[in-house]
Amino acid sequence: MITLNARKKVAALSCAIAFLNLSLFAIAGEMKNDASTKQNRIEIKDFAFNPQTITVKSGDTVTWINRDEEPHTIVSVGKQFKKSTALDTDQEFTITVGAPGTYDYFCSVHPKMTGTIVVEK
Ligand SMILES: [Cu+2]
Repeated sequence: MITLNARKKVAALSCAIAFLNLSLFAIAGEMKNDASTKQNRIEIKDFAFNPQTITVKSGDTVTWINRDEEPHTIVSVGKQFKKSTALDTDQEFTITVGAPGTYDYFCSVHPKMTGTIVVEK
């Protein structure tokens, strides 16, 4: 009897673990899908642009969002797009990229913060 109960418990536990695994896979799958739908989003976190280099298509939009408690700006080195105002926490800045090429940018408050947008045809 004890053995049977123990087996049942193990079986129930196995089911629970299997279910959890499936749920995790489902969540991971959704996250993967979100990443593959091109949003061209750059997060500013811990004084860095993430991703630091992003490849987009000409005519796409690129949106930065500031996740730091510090203000940051986005300034194009080659003046390929208008510069942002100082972004407060959770504030966004969006541009539409034009001609194909490499758009280097930086934060004018913290010039060591740099990023690159590679614009393809
Ligand atoms: Cu900054």
